[in-house]
Amino acid sequence: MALNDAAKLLGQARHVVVFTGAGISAESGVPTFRDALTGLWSRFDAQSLATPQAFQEDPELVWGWYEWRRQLVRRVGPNDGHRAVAQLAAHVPQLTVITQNVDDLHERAGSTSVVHLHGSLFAPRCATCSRPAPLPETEDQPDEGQRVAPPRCVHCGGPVRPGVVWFGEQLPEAALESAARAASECDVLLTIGTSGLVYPAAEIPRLAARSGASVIQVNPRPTPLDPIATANLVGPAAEILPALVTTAWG
Ligand code: BJW
Ligand code: ZN
Repeated sequence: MALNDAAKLLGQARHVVVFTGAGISAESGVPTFRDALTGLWSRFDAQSLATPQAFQEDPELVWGWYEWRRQLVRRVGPNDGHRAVAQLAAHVPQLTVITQNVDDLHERAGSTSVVHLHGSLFAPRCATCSRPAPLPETEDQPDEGQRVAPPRCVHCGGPVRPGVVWFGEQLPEAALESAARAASECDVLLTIGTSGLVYPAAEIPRLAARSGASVIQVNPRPTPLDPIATANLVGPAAEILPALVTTAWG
């Protein structure tokens, strides 16, 4: 199905869900996870960095890695893909933006009420008592792999951890519930820049399809979501999304 057909589906929709993954931020300079040469998991070991056990065993390594990524995100900006998603709010009667990303590039492009399924690089909390902790004031970026001691919680003295969802951890309940509700109620779900491999997030586009929504996929590569896509727009998000919005609404 071509861009024109996808634009028509979008133009007729009452409730659109946008479901994004790391690919939408790739053209801003934020690395994805699973792309063969450039993805984070091609250079770093997920089990040693993105699990609660990893933080317990080597908090300095994990905190330093997330500080490196947080500073990287601070230094880049949203791209035309994020901006096209923000523009959708002016065109469709109801829009829900759900992201697996821990960056803040949707918000910086102008999207509001973004549902963050995997947390945020900008919301650290205490690993012991779970209370929110302030962001470190430093603007220095650690080197890749540099160890940095995590701050201490002012309430209980426990180590502060990144406010992201690691493997084996539950997703924030309210975020998952509102994502599932929106997916089951929408008429069009746009899945953008995700490999669709990580659960339960990958259930969201599948739930929309089962509930009768049309699924439009934007991705330069094949994904396991191909079979449920009504329209498969093959290419980078920062090119395809502005073209889609222009085709739908001029
Ligand atoms: C472009 C582009 C361009 C490139 N334009 N596109 C069922 C089956 C098997 C396993 C499981 C299961 N259910 C649960 C599991 C275990 C696990 C899991 O899913 N594992 C699989 C990997 C096998 N899930 C969990 O552990 C989850 N928790 C859980 O299930 O808890 C249950 C529980 C119950 C009771 C008690 C306790 C627990 C938690 C998952 C958390 C995932 N966390 C991460 C890290 C977050 C923090 C951080 O950022 O460091 O989230 S992993 C990583 O993957 C990150 C991402 O959000 C997530 C998804 O990745 P995404 O966004 O799709 O990126 P990529 O790199 O995979 O894909 C990029 C795509 O972009 C590609 O397709 C490119 O082609 C494309 N692209 N350039 C458009 N320019
Ligand atoms: Zn604490």
